[in-house]
Amino acid sequence: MNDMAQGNREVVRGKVRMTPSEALVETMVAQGVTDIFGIVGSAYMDALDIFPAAGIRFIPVAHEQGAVHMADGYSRVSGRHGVCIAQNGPGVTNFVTGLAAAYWAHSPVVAITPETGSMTLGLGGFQETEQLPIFSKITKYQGHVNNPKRMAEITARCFDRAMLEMGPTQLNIPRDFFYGDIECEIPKPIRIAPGAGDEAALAEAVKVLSTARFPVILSGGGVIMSEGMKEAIALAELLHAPVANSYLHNDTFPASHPLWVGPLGYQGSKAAMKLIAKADVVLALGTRLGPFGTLPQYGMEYWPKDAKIVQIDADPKMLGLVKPISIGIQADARAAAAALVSRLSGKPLACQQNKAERDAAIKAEKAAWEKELEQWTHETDAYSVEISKGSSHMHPRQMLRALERAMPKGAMVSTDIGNICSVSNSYLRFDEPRSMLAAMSFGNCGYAFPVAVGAKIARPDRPAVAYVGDGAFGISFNELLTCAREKVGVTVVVFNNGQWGAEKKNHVDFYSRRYQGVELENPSWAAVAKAFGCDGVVVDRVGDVGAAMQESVKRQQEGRTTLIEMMVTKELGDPFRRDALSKPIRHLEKYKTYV
Ligand SMILES: Cc1ncc(C[n+]2csc(CCOP(=O)(O)OP(=O)(O)O)c2C)c(N)n1
Ligand SMILES: [Mg+2]
Repeated sequence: MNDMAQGNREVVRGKVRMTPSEALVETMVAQGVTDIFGIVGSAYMDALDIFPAAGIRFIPVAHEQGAVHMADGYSRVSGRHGVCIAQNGPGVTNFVTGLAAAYWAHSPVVAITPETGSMTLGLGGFQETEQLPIFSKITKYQGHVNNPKRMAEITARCFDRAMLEMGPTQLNIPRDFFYGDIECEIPKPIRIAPGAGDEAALAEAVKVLSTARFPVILSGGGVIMSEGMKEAIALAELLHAPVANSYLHNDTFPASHPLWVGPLGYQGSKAAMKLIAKADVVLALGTRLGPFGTLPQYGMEYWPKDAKIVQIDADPKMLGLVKPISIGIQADARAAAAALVSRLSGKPLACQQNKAERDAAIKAEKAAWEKELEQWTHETDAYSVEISKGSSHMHPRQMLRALERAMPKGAMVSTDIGNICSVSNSYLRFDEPRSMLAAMSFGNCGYAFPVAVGAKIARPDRPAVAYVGDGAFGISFNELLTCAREKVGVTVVVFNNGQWGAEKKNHVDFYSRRYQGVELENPSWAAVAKAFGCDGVVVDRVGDVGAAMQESVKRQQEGRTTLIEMMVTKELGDPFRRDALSKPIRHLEKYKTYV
């Protein structure tokens, strides 16, 4: 670990002679960078050398994909840039999946990608590939340093744009451009506030909301990014409107608030779905209304097709993109919510007249869903019943409920892609923003563990917990190395069901249980953790879940990572995408039985 105490965070002022490496590092200091994830490489060693003097900690990781995920988790809980760096060529191509994930999580990650030297570019030398086309579709902006004199300018632009557009950017630097003499000034960061939105559109929204009889708020990721929770609460209370979380954003409204009704989408809250189905006006606050977020669930088509939809998003391209809307407002969610509160306050509101009725509906739906969840101790489809009969392992739902109950206050929870992680959506409730770090629309297995590590590095004062399937852990367990070496304490909960369950569910539902490549032969993941220098425990009884969680959280404070290996049955919850598969049809004779 670098000694941060030696770092000097004062940024040089005025036009000064320096090297491009110094310009890069000073610009990052000006942008507030204190941590960079990566694997060491000769390409950027000249800049790396002065990180400690600038008060920048370099966090060496096991795989560059892990570095991007860590930067992603870091940015999601801190609201600051997450930064990663790698060797040109193979180090940089290892960034691809991580950056695609960060792109769809709207994380301001800056990927610094040194490239082959400018004088050999195109000759097919060592570690050479075209590094801009690879990332063109998964970054908001690509800065290429085409002359060493522009190092500070282009670096600053990459950092500014990541915040402005809320997504990853790439800073591509030919490796010989770190050296030499330049004269330049370090640019000040540019931060643009998107504001509360167009006056006329706000006035329209006020008209629609003040006549609404059953308004429902859908609180999205924009509420977190704009730090707008307080304003969202004020708006909800003024309208006395139930608030649903958008899919995988369960931390966008406090679960302890009486108006909170839970998340929409896959394995979400039936209360949220039933209430939004009744809405005559939906205020979609800081959400792009992504295509997966409102898919039918539990056999319910709940999206209110006849309701007026008022959508607020900082990115105007998202307005009306997926769902038809009545009013679109390009705005910061916090500023727009505050503007609506001030314009609606003191006005006669139709929804005040039936407040008691709506209140009763909210309470009844929430209680019904709670009761159903409480009784839903295991899956009841034929496959699940058959496979879990006689198993001594835990039912996933009971284990998830026990985890929910044991969750420490202020926890940051990352979730992976998999059947049990998806079911956990019903059991993840938060009171604080920047707490839920799900793998978002990119949906890559292997996301959650490194993201929790990055989150912990940004917020060592908060407990960090990763939920990971046993298959996905096989993709990401190498970062146990980083935890042990860097003394980062997180809790990794690995759901050991011995299968790539989410995909197996498709074999069960659509392919007459013709299993291929879905069975796992796991090592003892707890023993693997110990071999890496972390702690590992195996839990096979629901009654032991809480103590294991509490114990692991204590060890986080000592910088120790604990893997809790949960032994669970092979039962499987509802699949994610019934819409995307259909029963097989075969025309050729040799495949006839494959139906
Ligand atoms: C990188 C990547 N590879 C493959 C997939 C396809 N996939 C989606 S879910 C899943 C199974 C996850 O299994 P596991 O992590 O064991 O969790 P479980 O479903 O068993 O709870 C797979 C292979 C993916 N989403 N990402
Ligand atoms: Mg599994």
